[in-house]
Amino acid sequence: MKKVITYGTFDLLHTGHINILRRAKELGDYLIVAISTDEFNMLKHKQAYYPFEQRKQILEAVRYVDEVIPEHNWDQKVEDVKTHDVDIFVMGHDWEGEFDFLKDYCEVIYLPRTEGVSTTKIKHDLSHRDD
Ligand code: C2G
Repeated sequence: MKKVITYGTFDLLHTGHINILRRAKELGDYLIVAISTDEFNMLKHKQAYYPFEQRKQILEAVRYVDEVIPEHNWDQKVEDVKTHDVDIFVMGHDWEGEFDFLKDYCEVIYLPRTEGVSTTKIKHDLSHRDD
């Protein structure tokens, strides 16, 4: 069984997230998503709208996702790959090169981002809708 892992905040789930989850799953048989805890999001200078438990519950309902684990810090990826026996690590190409150190442990694939959609854009558009 080929296991894939990807990481992210996945707040206000949108088609950009769905596209990468679908494509990550298509690369193997089992997809693990490590979603950032609220505490780790603070380290990423990100304030998610939905707290961790809700983002986890929403992701677990996505057909492409087989397992959701917490992402507590930047340094857990090697351990995660080993512990979960992961074959492929996937991230959007905005992270191109950032995680190449994982190539010693698994395949590393960066996929094109979906243009025109982002959590930041959703928040911006909603806050200016009545301007
Ligand atoms: N993404 C995408 N297209 C978009 C928006 C996001 O392909 N329009 C991808 C990102 O490239 C990432 C994943 O969806 O691979 C999750 O995006 P975020 O929730 O913004 O995750 P991020 O804050 O980049 O966290 O340790 C890694 C970090 O946790 C990644």
